[in-house]
Amino acid sequence: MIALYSEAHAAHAPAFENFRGERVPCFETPQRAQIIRAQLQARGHAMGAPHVDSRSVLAQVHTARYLRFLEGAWAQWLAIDAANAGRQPFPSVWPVRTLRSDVEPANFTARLGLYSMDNGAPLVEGTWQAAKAGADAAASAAALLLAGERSVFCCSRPPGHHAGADFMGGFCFLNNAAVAAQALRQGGAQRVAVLDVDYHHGNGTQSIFYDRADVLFASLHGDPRTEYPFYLGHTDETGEGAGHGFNLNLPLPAGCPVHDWFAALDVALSRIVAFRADALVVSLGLDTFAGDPISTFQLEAADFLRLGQRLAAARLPVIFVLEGGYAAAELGVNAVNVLDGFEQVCA
Ligand code: SP5
Ligand code: ZN
Repeated sequence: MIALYSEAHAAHAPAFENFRGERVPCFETPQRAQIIRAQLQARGHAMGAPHVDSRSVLAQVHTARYLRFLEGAWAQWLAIDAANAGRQPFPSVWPVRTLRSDVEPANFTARLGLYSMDNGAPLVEGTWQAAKAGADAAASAAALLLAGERSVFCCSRPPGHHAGADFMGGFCFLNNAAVAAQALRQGGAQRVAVLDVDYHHGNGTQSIFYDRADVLFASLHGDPRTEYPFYLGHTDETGEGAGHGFNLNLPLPAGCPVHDWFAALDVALSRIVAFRADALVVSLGLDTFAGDPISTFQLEAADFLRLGQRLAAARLPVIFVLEGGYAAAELGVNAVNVLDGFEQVCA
């Protein structure tokens, strides 16, 4: 399997995030992608670099004003005060119900709030560069699939599935899975399925495709009544307008047994097969691992091999996009187990 990797991810390395009123080291680190790359190389996978500029696809997935803000955010942060170079901006005010989000404020912090769902996406000087390289990898993976490749893995970060059309959040800035799906549609795939197996519901991806019948979104995740992102991911979210019936949420209780997780995976895969997808994008979060520091599912290394095998049974071309997974030491084995499980069945 071809794995796409760009060193640009390392430019996004926030010093800290906020947790329960304290500054804590960021869970989402450059080390994550480096550990996976090392495991890919150790197991003989071919490495490539992103070769497609995602900008035109990004403009179909995100709003123009959000992209403009994100690309210019660091320069604007510095323009307020040169000393901001050593500080991380966080939002402190948000346009929730009854407040207007149609008028873009001039104030930087107000705009940061407008374009954020939470204060959990730490922004640094290299954020745009890293996120853009991840989107370029997603667009490149789509090009490879359309040229006949059976599967491609985007070893990119920061992750993307919490990012909506016009907001960041949950470590995510640009929605790489949505870019991959949209690029596949653009390139001629009639129906694309996105399967999100990250521990957290992919609220951004769901919202981007919610009114569309050409992209099916299916997700297995911790029940939003207790798990992040809390405000989306329930079973009654089935799509709207033309998209009605093309959104499938399978929330599972925190701490649920591995057997239940695989039963839900079967339900999602059956729906994807019935949809007659031409291609599959997998939002590959590895935070379902039993040892993950911020999640509660119970998957072990061997389960990730099984996941890859189960995915291959759908007999579809697949783009794997890295999402979450914070047990850094085990992340390489777990991620590459999915890819190797997939290839075992394809071979
Ligand atoms: C891409 C992705 O996986 N994003 C996840 C963002 C989660 N942010 C909120 C995390 C809250 C964790 N609280 C559990 C603390 C356990 N000590
Ligand atoms: Zn996650």
